[in-house]
Amino acid sequence: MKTKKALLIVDVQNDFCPGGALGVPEGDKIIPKINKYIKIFSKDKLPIFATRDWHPVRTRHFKDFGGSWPVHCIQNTRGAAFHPQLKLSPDIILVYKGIDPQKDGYSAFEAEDDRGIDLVRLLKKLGIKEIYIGGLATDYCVKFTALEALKQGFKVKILLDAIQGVNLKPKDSEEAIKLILKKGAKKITLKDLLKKKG
Ligand code: VGL
Ligand code: ZN
Repeated sequence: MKTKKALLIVDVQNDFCPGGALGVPEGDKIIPKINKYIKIFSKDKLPIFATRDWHPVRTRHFKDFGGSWPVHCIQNTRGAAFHPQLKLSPDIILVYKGIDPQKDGYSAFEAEDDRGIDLVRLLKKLGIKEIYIGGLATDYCVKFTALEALKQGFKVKILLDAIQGVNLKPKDSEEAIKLILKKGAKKITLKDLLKKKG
């Protein structure tokens, strides 16, 4: 049997796009690519997950409370909404991360759905063995999500044309990708994927 795949779209939210509270430079440029991946996975009837960074007003993640970041992605605000250009199909499974006020919650493996079921359980229930990961930001959530996925025994494909980084230090994203690949993930682009499908 073919390995069952899922697409995991990480944090494509207003606050992580230009103009947002924690805008990733050119973060919105990846959205048309992500929409294409969504179309392919939808057509193949493969599950698609989308995470949202979903913080309470007070969290140790924010500078004001000892963390690293300006206030962003507060639950139920416009900043936490998906970017309007993202074309989510109705069957997408939504998971929320960064809810715990004591933790940064970078990894999507700390995310859960609206019934409190965590990502690993959702993936296992669907028999997923391989995860295609894209979204924001390469050097934080994408990185920690990919590393955790590998640790949990999933195969990982990193969508090189559908990720973008914060780069607090200029090489952060480059180094994140290197590390993910070193730990066993494979890279892929839309072109590769379409070629493979023939
Ligand atoms: C993230 C910075 C702050 C991320 C979340 O999900 O990549 N980055 N909060
Ligand atoms: Zn955050």
